[in-house]
Amino acid sequence: HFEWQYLDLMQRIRENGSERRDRTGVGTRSLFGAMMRFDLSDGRMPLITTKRVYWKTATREMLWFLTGDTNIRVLLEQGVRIWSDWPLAHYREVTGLEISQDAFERRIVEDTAFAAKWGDLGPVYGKQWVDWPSFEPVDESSGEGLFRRGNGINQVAQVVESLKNNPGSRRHIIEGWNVAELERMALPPCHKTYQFHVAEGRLNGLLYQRSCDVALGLPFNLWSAALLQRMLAQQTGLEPGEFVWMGGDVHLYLNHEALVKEQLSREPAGIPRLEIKRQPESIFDYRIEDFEVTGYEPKGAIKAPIAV
Ligand code: DHF
Ligand code: TMP
Repeated sequence: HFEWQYLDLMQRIRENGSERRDRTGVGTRSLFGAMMRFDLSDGRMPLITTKRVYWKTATREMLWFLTGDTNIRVLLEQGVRIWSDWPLAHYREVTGLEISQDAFERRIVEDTAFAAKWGDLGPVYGKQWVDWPSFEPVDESSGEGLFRRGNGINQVAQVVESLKNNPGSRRHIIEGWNVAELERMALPPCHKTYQFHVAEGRLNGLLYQRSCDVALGLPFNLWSAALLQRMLAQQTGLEPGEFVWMGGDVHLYLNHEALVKEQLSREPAGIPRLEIKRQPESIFDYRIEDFEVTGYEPKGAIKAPIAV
């Protein structure tokens, strides 16, 4: 079963990870460098079964990335709360106010000006993916200086084009790590580099994740990366091939021990499959109703606190 790779990784970190302090102050056990490989043929998806994973939430997040939006408002309007903690922490820190998460989220949804001021994560994933800032030389006589802001670069659209027109390329890359803008991001990208590869009519994908919260983040990241690969395959007329995941600092937070212990006592079961029920016009036209998962019979959800 594909999921043993995930459970093995969890167990390895639990047993051999070095204990270290981390940015959040929670503390982790961590290994450096890991790889997993998943076969995406016949609709198969790396959807973790030893706990319930909210794949629709992860899908809504992916569709939100593809719109280029970086404000959590649209997520909250759909009941997706996974990004609220960071703007909330920022708001509390700047204003000194003790607002609850519920009240903060409600205000983001109801008050446009408040959302614009406090709901934005900065130029994170979506912005870099579809609107990476570019600069173009300016005509010397214009007096504007040497360069001006050009149209943003849509890396996702470019990858669709390169997969269609130049499948043998080794440059099918979507990059989130815009060094010049890292400081303005609520969090620098974790799932930072995607690369795609065409061989024998199949689309292979690779995600390099620099930092990985194995218990909470990784189940979402595996689903989302495979989902992006499936959408790209559909748009380019290729069969889904293999999905390769690579992690840098791969860790378990010390306060996730109860989750880890429970999950390692469970066994994977079933082969989750994704059906995409329609072929949208472009990679930017998918809707949540287009996705249907079958064969997913997860064990129960396991709650754990997220390190902010
Ligand atoms: N910070 C940390 N420390 N770990 C992360 O995984 C993480 N992920 C981020 C942003 N910052 C992060 C974005 N992705 C959840 C899952 C993914 C995610 C953020 C949050 C999460 O809370 N998952 C819970 C609840 C899911 C739900 O309620 O829909 C889970 O049990 O999977
Ligand atoms: P860092 O920026 O200090 O590495 O902290 C980011 C934390 O969030 C780290 O625990 C990794 C985790 N994370 C994921 O695992 N997946 C994600 O998609 C995101 C956004 C974060």
